Amino acid sequence: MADITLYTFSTPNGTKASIILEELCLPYKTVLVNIAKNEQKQDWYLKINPNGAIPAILDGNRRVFESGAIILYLAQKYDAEGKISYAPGTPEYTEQLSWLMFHMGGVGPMQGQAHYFCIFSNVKSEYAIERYLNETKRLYSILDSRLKESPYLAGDKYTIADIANFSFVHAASAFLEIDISEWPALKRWVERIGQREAVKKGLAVPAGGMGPEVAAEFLRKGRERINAMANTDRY
Ligand SMILES: N[C@@H](CCC(=O)N[C@@H](CS)C(=O)NCC(=O)O)C(=O)O
Repeated sequence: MADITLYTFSTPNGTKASIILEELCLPYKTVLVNIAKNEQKQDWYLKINPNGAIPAILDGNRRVFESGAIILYLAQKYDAEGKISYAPGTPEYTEQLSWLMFHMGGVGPMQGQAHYFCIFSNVKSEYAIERYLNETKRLYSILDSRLKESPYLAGDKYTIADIANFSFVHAASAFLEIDISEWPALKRWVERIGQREAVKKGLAVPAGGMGPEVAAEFLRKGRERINAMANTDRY
């Protein structure tokens, strides 16, 4: 029997984990770690995630941190039926792993830096903004090409590779004002995934976190603050 606690906040890294828990119909408790108040750096939490970031889970006494590790752990332990994952040793598993790592090493960190420089930074670097926005868009065009030839990233089935990438692409409009109509197959895929009940529930976790309207306003103010600054790049 699962005894899972999810430590999270209303962000795209957090919703990867909550969507997977919802898709697998696993019972879990949620602890809100407010990163706007720096709670992720408190000693008690660093014992669960030494990297001081959300998400993390405790499954009984077992800690799992880094969203990619959480995703693979949950799939391996709780998705024996293959509801949202392919089994190790199959060709589809390798494709799933490739698109999952494309997210973990590409979309996640690049778009994460775009979020940072467009919304949260204390200085304005036009160079960094352009670099990370362009890189995010380049990665989206690769997702779009793949989704023109395949309904889901790993093949015919919706999997953990889709969930990981979806959480960030879904956030692109609110965080970065990116209009994904530029990539039609990507747009159709986001809309299709967004209609799943488990995805709607996962996106609303944690309860008491920022709802979509409050978040949109918070993010808009952050972008406005950076836009109003003078560029501080030095060449
Ligand atoms: N590589 C990590 C990234 C986690 C991450 O950056 N989480 C953000 C929220 S989306 C966070 O906690 N930021 C606060 C901080 O790093 O201090 C993962 O995939 O879990």
